[in-house]
Amino acid sequence: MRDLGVSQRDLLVQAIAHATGDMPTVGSAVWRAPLAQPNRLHAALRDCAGGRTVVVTGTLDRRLVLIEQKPGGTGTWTVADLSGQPHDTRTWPGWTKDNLLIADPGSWLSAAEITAEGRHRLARPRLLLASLYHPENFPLPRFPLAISDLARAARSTLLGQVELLDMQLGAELDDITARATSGEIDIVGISATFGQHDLMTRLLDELTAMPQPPLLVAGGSLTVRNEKILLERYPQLIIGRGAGEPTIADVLGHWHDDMAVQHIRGVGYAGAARGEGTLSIGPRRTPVVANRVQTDMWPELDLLDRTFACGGVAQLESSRGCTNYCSFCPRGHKGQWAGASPDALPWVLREIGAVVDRHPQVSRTLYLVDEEFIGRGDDAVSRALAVADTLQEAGFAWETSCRVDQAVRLDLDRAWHVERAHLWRGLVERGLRRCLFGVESGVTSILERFNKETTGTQNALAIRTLTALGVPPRFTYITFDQLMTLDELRQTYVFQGRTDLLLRPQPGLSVEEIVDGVRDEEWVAAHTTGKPFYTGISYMLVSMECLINAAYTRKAEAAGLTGEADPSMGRVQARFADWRIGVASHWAQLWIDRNFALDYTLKSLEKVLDGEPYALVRDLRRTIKTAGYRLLGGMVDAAGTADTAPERADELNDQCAGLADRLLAELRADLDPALGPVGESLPGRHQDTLRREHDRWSATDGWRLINLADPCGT
Ligand code: B12
Ligand code: SF4
Repeated sequence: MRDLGVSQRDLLVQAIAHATGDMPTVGSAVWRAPLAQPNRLHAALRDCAGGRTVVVTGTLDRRLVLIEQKPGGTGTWTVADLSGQPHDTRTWPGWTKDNLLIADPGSWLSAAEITAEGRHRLARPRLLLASLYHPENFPLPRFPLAISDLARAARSTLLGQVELLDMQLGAELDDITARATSGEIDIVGISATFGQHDLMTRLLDELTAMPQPPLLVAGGSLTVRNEKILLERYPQLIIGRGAGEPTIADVLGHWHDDMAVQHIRGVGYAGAARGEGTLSIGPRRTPVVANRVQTDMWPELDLLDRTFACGGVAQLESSRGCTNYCSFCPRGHKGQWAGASPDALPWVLREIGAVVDRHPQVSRTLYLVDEEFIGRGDDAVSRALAVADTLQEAGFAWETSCRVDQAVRLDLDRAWHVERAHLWRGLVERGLRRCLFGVESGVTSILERFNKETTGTQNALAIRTLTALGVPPRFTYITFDQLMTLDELRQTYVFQGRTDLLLRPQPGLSVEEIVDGVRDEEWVAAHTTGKPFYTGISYMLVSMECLINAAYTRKAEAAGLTGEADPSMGRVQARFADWRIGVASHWAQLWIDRNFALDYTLKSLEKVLDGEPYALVRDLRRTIKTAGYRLLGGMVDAAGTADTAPERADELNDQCAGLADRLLAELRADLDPALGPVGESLPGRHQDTLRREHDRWSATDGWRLINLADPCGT
């Protein structure tokens, strides 16, 4: 349980005394109630408020407590800002102007008159935010940022009450349904990402069957891909089409009839009247708020404690959106790059740190899930360093993602590269534990098709530079794409096997020596690790996902390669222009799926481990990768010698099957004995997770597609 900072607890106790005339008793839960969990704080306050109505609202940094001074009365309230800042420094939402009259706005603690309308607005709507999840797919949880960000935006309106349920953290779909249909919920906000469409429709089927369903809003990466399908099936649904903070704030106002649906920011809707369910006047859209306008991207932390208790990891964003438009990455939803101002970071990190402190077994590492950590603009370098400084000062190691053109640009001069090399070294010195780079290919013709705005040479130089600078990298790579030629696949295989890319970190050399060295083959030969590039690829052998509305998908469509939409993954099924590559891609996917859960478990363990156990787990993942690379090589050879007539596809298929069977048997022989010592070096519950996943992996028979991949590599 979170211990309130002394001053904040003092403020809380003073507020109680101000309202009730009494201090809470020694045993009162108020002394221990976690400020980060307003619903528990509310329960604790109610217990000691002697029948008075209590409201806990506002965001974590400006939590607002309101307590009636006389039970059951309609008169005066005590209003306390637990940040200790005077009430008149708050940006009060418009509705409070005539409904919440603070007697002493210059203080953090004041009496106030609240109108009946004001009391109604503080109490309603009751918003349930729910995150969907398939535990069998991703065994270890991540802090649910999306609904936590939405909770902050909702609480900043001071309207109603917010509760959160996340299926990663023990809630079942039935629990969400039960709560949403309990009659105690006015709005249900559902967040869904890839693979969760089935859960979404099961939940919405139940909710829309209610005689008077709550107001229903859905958002998240997958939901946006499936906007059309969802609106056709559930015409009363409101879809959040971008960052959901302004949307959810508006939805709360909409519930109070402050605004019509067509004024809610960033939504798609079919136009059915609320409660009627079926009457549609056609799909409509309102503009999404740009990332540069929506710079408050901080979460409420209600679920952080539980995330750690469930063995999960902390996540945060320091920027939103991206500087590029890769053809396979639809941008409408995540938008263009904008950075949060580092000013707000210290308090968020302090709060996160306070929760981490209660879980000594958790590695103090923060995952910045930015799409592009550095971004653009004249202050990009200083901003990135400021963010890193703040993270380090708060005692966190951290990981993030970035484009390779933040390290190497073929159009820019040596001075730029030297400055960037300093930046990267500076970031590592400030606790950057790992950074993911979406290389996606080493073959320039493929990169052009992907609109990556990078080249093979640039990628090679960037990989060398970053590794020599000691940036612990992870690379993502799309091995197969529907429009590729066999020659491109061969070049891909060669690039992934290159041993002149992953260099040894050179802490003793100046950044100038490194910038020059990586361009000199002799220097490279003297400084390489000798390890093939694929050992640095996060997930090998992945194929292009033709996401709905992506430019690449349109190219594949134009080539006559696309088929049915697959709402579960927000993608369109697509064939390969060269059927031989299609067969190889199919077997690569079977290979990934067979090994996914075990590899994902190892990857997740890497995130929560340090030292020797971390190194052991990395070794295991390397063994899995080598087997994958051998499979790729074998398939490229087989495809090259295959009869090109499509009716001979079965022969190539059988060859790939034989190869995969053989390599899997060898992988088992390598992993089974190695997993024992790794397991022993792990803390108990991680041991159990690993044993469970290893048993499951060993017991699996046959090759099956399970629709899983993770080239976003996070
Ligand atoms: C963590 C993560 C994962 C994890 C998810 C695990 C988990 N338990 O959650 C893993 C690693 C498994 C993963 C996998 C994939 N991912 Co991923 N992932 C991410 C990542 C890095 C962070 C997600 C996050 O927390 N974001 C922060 C929150 C705040 O953003 P958000 O979820 O989008 O929520 C906001 C809005 O969507 C909206 N919203 C969300 N829910 C709701 C609900 C309501 C009611 C409303 C109104 C609004 C709303 O408001 C939120 C706040 O602004 C994002 C990158 C990113 N920065 O978003 C990529 C990202 C979402 N992934 C992406 C992709 C493509 C994938 C894969 C499909 C890759 C692949 N081809 O295989 C796979 C899917 C695999 C599978 N089988 O499911 C893409 C999506 C591309 C796009 N433009 O749509 C992203 C954007 C990365 C990228 N740029 O390529 N991913
Ligand atoms: S794939 Fe990565 S680099 Fe490309 S647009 Fe998407 S987030 Fe940006």
